[in-house]
Amino acid sequence: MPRKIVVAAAQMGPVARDESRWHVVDRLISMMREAHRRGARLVVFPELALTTFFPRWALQSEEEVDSFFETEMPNNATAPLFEVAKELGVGFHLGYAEIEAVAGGKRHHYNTAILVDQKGKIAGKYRKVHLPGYAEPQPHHPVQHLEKRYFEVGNLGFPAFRTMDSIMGMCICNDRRWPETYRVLGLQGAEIIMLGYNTPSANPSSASEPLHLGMFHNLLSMQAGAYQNAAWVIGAAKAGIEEGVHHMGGSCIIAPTGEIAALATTEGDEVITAECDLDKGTYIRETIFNFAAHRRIEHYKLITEQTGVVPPPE
Ligand code: ING
Repeated sequence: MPRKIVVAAAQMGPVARDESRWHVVDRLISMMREAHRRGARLVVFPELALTTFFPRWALQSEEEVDSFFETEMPNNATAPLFEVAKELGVGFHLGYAEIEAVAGGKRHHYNTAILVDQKGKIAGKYRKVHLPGYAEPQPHHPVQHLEKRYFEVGNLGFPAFRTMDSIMGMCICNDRRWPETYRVLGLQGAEIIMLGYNTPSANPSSASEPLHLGMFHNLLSMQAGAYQNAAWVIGAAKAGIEEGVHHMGGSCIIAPTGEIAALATTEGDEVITAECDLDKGTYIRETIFNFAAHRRIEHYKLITEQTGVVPPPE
């Protein structure tokens, strides 16, 4: 019996700095209902979906920084989304900024995503590992990228979760550019890897990079990750001109073959769907990327023992 699930990527247009959580959640619920109408039973929302992409600014007050974070999930603003999901029998992925309060009054700040099952229960959590940009504001940069200032490196690894008759994993934005992300999930048998992203069209780290490469690298990263790990990859963008910065769209659903099964065509709130056959990647796992048969970990130790480049001696 083929295991098939219709999945949706719910791309978001801009979220204004002063847009309320309640208004954003109304947008998310509208897209969830549209996805459900099209048969979707899993909906992927973007990274930091509840707020504007605030790491573009060097915020002065801790109070303002914390205003972009959630201290509990679900909470008053997001509870309606969980309720509609349960009513419709739709699972979803949601990215948000998380404050974790621990013993002794310390608070940890993470760029987080959760996977909620079709009964409205949180089935998994992930905290972003690859934080791009820098911790100190760059005076000559027109747009900042201060994720290292506002978030700690995720402390949950890249976990995979058995839920919705599948094995599912998550990552967030910059994580999608790193092959290690997909491979760690692939080694756990992940069949669906979902992620959200907020990606400025102009590379904040390279003023000279041609603009067309932004979308090329976006799709290349996810198509490669999907094929090399025989998994469906779903990427949901926060797109459009958000507080004066253009973010790329390109939300997509990628098959385990690496083919694009669905692609957004706007830079606003847009639902795209595809029917995902969870056994579509089986032949790839059993042949070309049969990890047990072909991987040679005795030759890979640099990958986990060395962080940066160490070239051979002169
Ligand atoms: N954003 C971007 C990303 O990795 C970036 C950072 C932008 C990297 C453009 C390279 C080019 O997609 C986040 N939030 O990680």
